Parts: sequence; structure tokens; C-alpha cells
Amino acid sequence: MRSKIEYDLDILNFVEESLDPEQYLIATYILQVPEGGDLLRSAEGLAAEQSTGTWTPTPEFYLPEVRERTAKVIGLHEIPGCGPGVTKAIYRVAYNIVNFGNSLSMLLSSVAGNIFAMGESSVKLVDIKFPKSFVKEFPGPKFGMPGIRKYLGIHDRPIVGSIIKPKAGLPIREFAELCYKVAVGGCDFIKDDELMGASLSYSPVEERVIAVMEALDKANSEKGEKTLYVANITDDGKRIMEHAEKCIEAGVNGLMINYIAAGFQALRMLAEDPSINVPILAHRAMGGALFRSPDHGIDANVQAKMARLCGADTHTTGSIAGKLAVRDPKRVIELTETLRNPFYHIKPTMPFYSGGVYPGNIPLAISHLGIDLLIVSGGGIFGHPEGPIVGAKALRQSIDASVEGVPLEEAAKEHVELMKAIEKWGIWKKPTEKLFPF
Ligand code: CAP
Ligand code: MG
Repeated sequence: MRSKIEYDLDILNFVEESLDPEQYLIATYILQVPEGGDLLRSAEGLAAEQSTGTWTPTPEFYLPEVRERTAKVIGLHEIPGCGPGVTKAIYRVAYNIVNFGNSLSMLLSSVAGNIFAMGESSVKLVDIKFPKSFVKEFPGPKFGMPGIRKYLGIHDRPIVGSIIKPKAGLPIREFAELCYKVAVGGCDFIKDDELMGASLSYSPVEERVIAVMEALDKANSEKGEKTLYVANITDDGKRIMEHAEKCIEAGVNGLMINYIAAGFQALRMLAEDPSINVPILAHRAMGGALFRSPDHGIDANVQAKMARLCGADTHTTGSIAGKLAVRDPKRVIELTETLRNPFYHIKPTMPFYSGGVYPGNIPLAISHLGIDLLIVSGGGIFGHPEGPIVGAKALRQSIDASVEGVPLEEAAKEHVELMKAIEKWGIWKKPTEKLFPF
């Protein structure tokens, strides 16, 4: 009688070099097993579940063609010092890309599928290394950072943006009037808030676009600069594409989509359609649910990398000093660099830095992230004591001073708009300095 083999040694491969790098995508997770759990057994079981197997072996699981498509564990590095009863490991799995076709939805169903709900394990997907052979099917952003900079003619400073506040509720005329004000105040970029939807009875996006573009024409001729307006076309199913086409017909020069809520493939559909000839802002909205837990879910970087693959021309990053509790510079640096560093043929996505941004916390953004950013503020413009025109001026003054390395206290002596903003909200010296009240 042959002796029983404890583990599936075909799945527990441990030699990345034994696999064709063009045939396998490599996902890295942090895996935590329940107290008394067996790391090897979990690693092997999860890899099987995410590719060709299930909780118990079935006869055909061992056929050579099925084995070839079974994921392989190529790393399982236990993390020391996790405390009594806690077993965690960095867990690396190679997935044969033949299992996904050219579908990101199928890729996600595999690398981020049942694995999140298995037994009592916690799993956090922290990285995906995509082979070139898989990425070549994705055109990526049509414009990206270079296209947005070229359209606006801005190359040597961050792009200044505004989110119209109140978030939602404003009738079209008043909304367009606010767009005009922030544009003449110096904003290069304006966006609907994620909650300013496409099918609102009081503000259908197609009608909003007509009013806003008219207001921006006026603002542009007064300031002698261009303004990009991204209209929120988030909706259900094929209405997304209908809104996109109608907004473009109405003269919009940008679009935005809450892509976690609408689906990665909605972003990809827009970006890959040749008739969508304007840049797309990918807004996370629901993203926090996926990436905020340190132990479970999908890391923000993975999410952003996939959005870049799907064609996001610009993508929200949160802020180092702001309200969205990402105030750890490391996380924002990681996310920003994931968006803009070389990634095969995929253009860099412009990082959209926002969330509690106002003049007093701009120097921290620029000193940590450089100038290749879209810096965007809602409350930090509309909450200015003298209104949005002055609020936009103050934001731009803060950005200009920060690029030149002039301390805000000094710049405020020259610019009363900036001074008033600083009097109201102060200046942040380090990322952890303040907490928002929630
Ligand atoms: C910011 C914002 C943005 C988030 C994006 C908001 O407003 O409009 O949507 O910054 O978040 O609604 O919170 P304020 P994320 O400037 O008034 O804070 O990075 O999570 O996609
Ligand atoms: Mg918003």
C-alpha cells in the first residue's frame, strides 16, 4: 500500500521560476488562519477553491488538464510577532490566466472570489502582478495624465480642481452658477460630487451639462484659461452609455463614474469605446468598504491598478491630511505611485487628491507627492468665508506658494484670500496633526 500524502504537493509549488511568467498572474495576500489552524492546509485549500477545486477532492480534479489550470502556492511566509494564537502569513498564489479569458470580472471572481468567505480565515488581497500577455488586451486610459495636462495646457504645477458643494440637491441654474464662480476663481477642473447623479429628476445630467458648459464658456473667456468639467454619469446598466453619449453630444469635456458601485467593467466599457473621446474620472465612493480593514478585503492599490487597466484617466486617492482617514502618507504615496508609474503600455493615470483638502493642508500634499496631481477641494472652497470665487483663489494661491516652496504664512501676507482661509482653518504641519470630527 502506498503511503498517504498529507498535502497536495502539486499545488504547494514554492518555485515561482518553475512557472511560465507570461502564463501566470501572481496575487499576494495576507492570510490569517483561525487559532489552531494549519497554514499549509489553508493555503492549499484556498488555491484549489479559487481555481479548479472545492473543499474536498473530486476524481477529475486530478486530470492533467485540470491540474494545469489549478492555482499554485508559490510563497507562504509566516509573519512573526503577531501575538498569541494569531497566525498570519504573506501568501502568494500563481493563477493560470487561461482561467480568466480577457475578462476582469472573471479575474476578480477568481482572485477575489470565494476566498473572502471561506471558513474563519481572513484574507486581504494586497497586490496583483499582471503578466504582459494579459495586459496587452487592455488599451488603458485614452488620455491619462499627459492627455489631461495637454488639454488644459498645464505642465508645471498641479491641476486645481473643485467638487461642487452642496453634494446634491442644487437646481441646475444654481449649480452652473457655482461652476462659473470656481472657474473664474482659478479652478482648472470641476466635478460633480459622487452623489450628484445622472438621473436626478431635478438635475438630469444631460441638461446639467448644457448649463455648466455655457457657464464655463463665459468663465473661460474671462480668465483666459480652459476648464474641464466631468459630469457624473453613474447609473444602472446601459443607461451609463446613454448618458455618456448624450453628455458628449451636449459638449461635455469629461465624464465621471462611481466605478465600484457601477462595476469595473462599466469603466472599461466607457474607456474602450471610441466614441467616448473625453477623459474619465474613476471615483471610488464605495471603495472604503473594500480596503479599509487591515485584515480582509481588497487593498486600495490593487483596486487602483485595476481601474488604471480599465482606462481611468484620473482616479481618487484620498488625502494625507484630510477627512477620509487615509492620513498615513505611506498609503497615499503607494496609491499615487501605483497610478502614475510605468505599467507596460498603460498610460499614467492622474492622481486625484481629495477629501478634506483646503489651503492649509496643501503644502503637505505637495511635499509628499510632488506636482503631478490634480488637487481638488469641495468644502475647502465653498466653505471659505468670502464665498467660492475667493475660495478658489485661495486654493490656487496655496498651490502656487507650495510649488515654489514659499511658506503659507509668508504667502498669506501677499494674498488676502489665502490669509482669510488660514484664519478660518489654520495650517497643518504634519499629517497626523488634526482629526476630523467623525
Ligand atoms: C471630497 C469629496 C470626494 C472624496 C473622494 C467627498 O469633498 O467630494 O468625493 O474626496 O473620495 O464627497 O468626500 P471635500 P475617495 O473636499 O468637501 O472633502 O478618495 O474615497 O474616492
Ligand atoms: Mg465627493
